[in-house]
Amino acid sequence: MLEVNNFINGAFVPPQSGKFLENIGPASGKIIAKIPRSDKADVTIAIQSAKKAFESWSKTLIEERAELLNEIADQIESNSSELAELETLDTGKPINLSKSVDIPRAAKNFRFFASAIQQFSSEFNRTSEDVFNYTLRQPLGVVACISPWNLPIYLLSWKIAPALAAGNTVVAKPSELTPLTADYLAKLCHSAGIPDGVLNILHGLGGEVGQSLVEHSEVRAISFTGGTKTGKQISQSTAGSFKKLSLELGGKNANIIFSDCDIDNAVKTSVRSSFTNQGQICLCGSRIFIQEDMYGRFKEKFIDLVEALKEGDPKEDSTQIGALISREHLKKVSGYVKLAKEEGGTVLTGGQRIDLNGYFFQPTVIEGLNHQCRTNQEEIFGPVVTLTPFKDEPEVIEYANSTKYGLSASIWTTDLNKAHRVSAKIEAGVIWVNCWLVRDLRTPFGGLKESGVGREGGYDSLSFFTEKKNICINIGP
Ligand code: TXE
Repeated sequence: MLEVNNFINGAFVPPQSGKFLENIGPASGKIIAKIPRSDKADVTIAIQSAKKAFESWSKTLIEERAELLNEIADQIESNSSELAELETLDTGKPINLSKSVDIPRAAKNFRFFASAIQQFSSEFNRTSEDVFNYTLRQPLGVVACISPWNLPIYLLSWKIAPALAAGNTVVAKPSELTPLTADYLAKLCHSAGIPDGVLNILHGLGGEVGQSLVEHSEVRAISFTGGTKTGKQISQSTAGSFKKLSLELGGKNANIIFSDCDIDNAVKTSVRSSFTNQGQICLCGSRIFIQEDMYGRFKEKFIDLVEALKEGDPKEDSTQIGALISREHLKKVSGYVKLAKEEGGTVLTGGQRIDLNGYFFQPTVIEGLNHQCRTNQEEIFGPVVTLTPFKDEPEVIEYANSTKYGLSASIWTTDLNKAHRVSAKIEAGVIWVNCWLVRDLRTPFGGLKESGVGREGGYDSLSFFTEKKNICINIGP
């Protein structure tokens, strides 16, 4: 069994209370680690250490910060096999996904912001012959980075890297369900030479250590990815203190298949956008809308490919569908399949638990539901998608925009005008045309409506983690 500790002021320490939680492996249902059940006392110490470290870290030359971030990226790359194994053990995701997506992306996040910060320049404005203005971008101080369990190191590093690059010090809280790669990352940062207190990582429950962290008066900004319900709670708890918030929340994304599309590409990518990471990615396209005259053909090809997906031990290289994150989540997902049937849906494939020890559930495709029913409105966040036919453009735009979410959408068509027209009308922060999850780290990422507030990525992340200050100088006689 692994033992995880908090990382505070450059040291690995147990929680003040001496209390620990059990961490369960989703593919076995067995305890794999003991992690700190941190609370307010640990938050206080971590914030003190981050606050002290801010004094010198914020004055460090940008080149030096960039050098450290690149060193962390090097360390992630040289330890990628071990990190991938830990990520798979902790999440139940197929090892191939950990190796090809999660770990390389964590290294890329550090490398990307090491480079971006060096191009993130100040603005200068000549107001008149005698007056000029310039804008300083200053780090905020201590910031909180709170990340979820679906892409543990990928999303944690997506927050930590820009925060540090911009000169802030960080107190991070990874999900209590997936602490292992965060702990390993702390060790790598330590051996890369990160100064004491610049990065602190606290483990424990969201409602305890997470809540204390967001409420702490020294925390100037919170970058959070997780459920909409938690996002609302963080908004409410911080409303009076005017902390900067970046909230990346849930989604119920539309995948729109027009009948003029390249059907084979649309089917192949839709299988990925439905079931990658067992559908536990906020960007998965869980509502597939298919134009009437292609519905039958699409359905047949789609089901064939879904049924060919290889389920099983996430440690096997050939596995495509691993375990869901927890027993509780498995219950939630299977509850939605039951609800879908009650709402009049027909399960075309899947719908059952997979007969293995851990929390496995079959890739599930359902048809025959109204776009307004709960199955089509609420975030399931699992391997469950619905197929719904549509007549024309106005109808599918209405369907797509009918939920309270607005994170992403995919559109499949060979008609360029239609692609632009529909993209502009869909209420979502990210639209993919004839592709899915192609990410350029320079581009803004985030959602509308209940999918969140703010944008991360490239200069948007660096803007979030800095405050602009205008300085106006009169050089006249
Ligand atoms: O997320 P939580 P949960 C969605 C998905 C899922 C649902 C709930 O639908 O079924 O959210 O998942 C910390 N103050 N997504 O319950 O609780 C928590 O410890 C401060 C979508 O696992 O939001 C963890 O580190 N922090 C999503 C993080 O918040 C708190 C990815 C996220 O956990 C806190 C994950 C509090 N009061 C789930 N309460 C996406 N957008 O990708 C919890 N936390």
